[in-house]
Amino acid sequence: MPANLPPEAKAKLAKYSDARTPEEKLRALEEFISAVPKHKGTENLLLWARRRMAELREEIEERKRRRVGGGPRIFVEKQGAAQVVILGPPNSGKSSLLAALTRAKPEVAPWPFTTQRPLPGMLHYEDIQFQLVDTPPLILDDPDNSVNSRVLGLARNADALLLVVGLDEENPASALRRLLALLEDRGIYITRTRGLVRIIKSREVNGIRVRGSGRLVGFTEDDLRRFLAEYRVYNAIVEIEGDVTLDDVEAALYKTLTYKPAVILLNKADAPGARERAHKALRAAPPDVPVLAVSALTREGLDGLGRILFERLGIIRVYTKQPNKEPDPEPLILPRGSTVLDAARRIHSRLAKHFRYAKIWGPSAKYPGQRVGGDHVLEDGDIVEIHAS
Ligand SMILES: Nc1nc2c(ncn2[C@@H]2O[C@H](COP(=O)(O)OP(=O)(O)OP(=O)(O)O)[C@@H](O)[C@H]2O)c(=O)[nH]1
Ligand SMILES: [Mg+2]
Repeated sequence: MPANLPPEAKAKLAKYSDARTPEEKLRALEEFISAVPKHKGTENLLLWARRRMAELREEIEERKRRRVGGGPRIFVEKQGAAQVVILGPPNSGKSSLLAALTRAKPEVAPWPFTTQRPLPGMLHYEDIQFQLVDTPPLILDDPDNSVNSRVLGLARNADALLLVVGLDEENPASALRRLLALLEDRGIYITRTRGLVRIIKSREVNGIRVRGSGRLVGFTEDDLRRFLAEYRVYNAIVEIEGDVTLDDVEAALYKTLTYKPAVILLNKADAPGARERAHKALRAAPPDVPVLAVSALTREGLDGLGRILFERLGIIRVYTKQPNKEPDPEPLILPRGSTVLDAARRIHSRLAKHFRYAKIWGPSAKYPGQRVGGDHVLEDGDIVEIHAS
């Protein structure tokens, strides 16, 4: 149910989303909270605002710390074909999984809160590598914990997520449910069916333009226009995916909603009673997200992970070559559906600008060395020779 805010509160929210610095945002939120009437319908919004204020304060502090040098750094520079962040409650075996899948040597211990800072390692899959990042545990009983905010910040920046719960614990189904709720609450969605809205304010568009593959459920574009106008949003692109309700639009006004491909790992499949618990946990998972029962200890179930991540990420490998030479062994990593021109652009803007034609070999070629135009759609494993003027 939309919160039905008074115009003043809507104006403050608009001020918040236009603010540039964390300090400005913090101030706007303070004003927003005092303008919001306190009742059932606004509970969630107020909860969000308070939480967001805590995050902003943390951000401001963090920046001060960094200015004086030192202090914990939470971001991990991306390497390889994709960055995959490992998330989960304490003691679920996140670090053990990193150790089993990569050459990294994280600290592993039979008690919770062992990992204090993120640690990367490289997972090999065929001729590419994914960067896995082990993280401090998420505290499911205390969603607003400041460590949670930082770990979720990492998740937001990642290309994909590995969600880990341990089958040795009493109720892994409940742990998984709470983990998914925590992500969803922070606007991190792991399923495409969930309505996803992104509102991109821009003076360059005239009015409200809806685009994307989703559909509006229970309201029309005119309703949307009126609704956004109440929040003083008049010129914007509204990107939609999945089934989008007006509530989703409202959420997108103040939260950044993102989709992250994910794989759920039910770890410690070797533990006593793991099988029954795995069945229950499976029912807590969204239907379109892969779930693997694995063991970091025995390595069971881990072999197929590279392939599954590759597929979930929706990426392809394209090998470029120069005329009369062997293809480059290191592939370009492109989103599925990319064209020859996208590949050219990735190599150099000039190559795309002066593009004439390309020759291709591999899965998308009708015959080896087929001559194609810039709009030819590439497939995983293609070899491309670009000819430009
Ligand atoms: N039986 C069994 N034990 C495991 C498995 N994976 C991890 N463990 C054990 O579970 C305990 C916790 O493992 P960690 O890898 O430190 O767990 P973590 O999730 O990184 O823990 P935090 O860093 O505290 O969040 C250790 O005693 C591991 O040996 C597994 O697949 N099977
Ligand atoms: Mg750990």
